Amino acid sequence: MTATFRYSVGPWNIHTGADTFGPPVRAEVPFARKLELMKEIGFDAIQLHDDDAVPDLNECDSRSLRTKAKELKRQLDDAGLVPEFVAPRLWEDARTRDGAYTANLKQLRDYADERSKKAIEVANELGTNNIVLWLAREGNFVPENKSTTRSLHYLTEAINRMLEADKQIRIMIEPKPNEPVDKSFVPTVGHALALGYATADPSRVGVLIESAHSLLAGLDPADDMAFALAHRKLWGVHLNDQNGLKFDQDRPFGSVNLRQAFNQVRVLMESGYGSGGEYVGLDVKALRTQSDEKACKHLANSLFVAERLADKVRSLNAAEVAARQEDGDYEELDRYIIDHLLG
Ligand code: XLS
Ligand code: MG
Repeated sequence: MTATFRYSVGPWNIHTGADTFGPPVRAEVPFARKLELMKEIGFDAIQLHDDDAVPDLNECDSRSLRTKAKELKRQLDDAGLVPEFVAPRLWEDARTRDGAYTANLKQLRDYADERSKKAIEVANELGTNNIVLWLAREGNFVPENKSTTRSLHYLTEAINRMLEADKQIRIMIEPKPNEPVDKSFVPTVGHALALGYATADPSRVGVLIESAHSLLAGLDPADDMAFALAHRKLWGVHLNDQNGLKFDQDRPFGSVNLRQAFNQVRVLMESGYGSGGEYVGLDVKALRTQSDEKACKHLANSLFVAERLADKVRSLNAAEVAARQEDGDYEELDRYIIDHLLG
């Protein structure tokens, strides 16, 4: 278990501090500067929404979109960052207010298809086969406003069309139980895996698990990761933390529950996560209180904690754990783990 992780992060993780209740409190960091900061802090790869890559994507025809994506690829090469995935941002445009793939109106679902194909084109030019689908608005506000069964068919068909449009791409479904919707159609890793198995090519559909999203579903992120790993479907993670069942906080990794964080690192390392080229991604937000100069500490701190916990996994006495599993003295096992983490 000596594997060292390679880390990724998205440009949205360096941000102005705006939230639902207040406007920006920090200056926008130019994209080129974000790339430098990411590299300096220790990231190897960048996560991108389609419009992080090509901001005016909706207005671009295929040719200009590809030219712009090519320019970005050069910029990333120069910065020494690999693109990990492209995710169609299907929750900001007015046309996605009723969901994207599951919108009740056909012309809105057509927009979602068109936008997904653009995300695939961006991915092609950047040289990544990974498409992440966070199904932000695919859910209900009023229990009767959509048929859940029909919505699941819409989602399956939309993924099938993407798989058909490009024979190389792999889809990573990122489940989340709520927010911005009240109840998501794909709330947990189990739902995401089941959706993947229902598609035309399950071998090209996996999952990306975000710690906070598991916690919001009342589940343990390490168990969720282990479940997907057992299916060989964990193709991405978004490490972060979350204090209880409230809005998605995107707290730095390990900042709320160190033992849960330790167990996430442990299951990843025990399974050899990363050996197939997978990145350990972060999805964390800086506190609104941070000054402009100190607005990247949440990134550095998350990497620091992940690396410290990786050391704790390496120095874990496996024989001790195995002996307690054997003799059933789980109180002693509990004490040993806590002592190990404190030590
Ligand atoms: C939001 C999601 C988003 C995805 C990528 O909660 O985590 O950031 O990771 O679209
Ligand atoms: Mg995420």
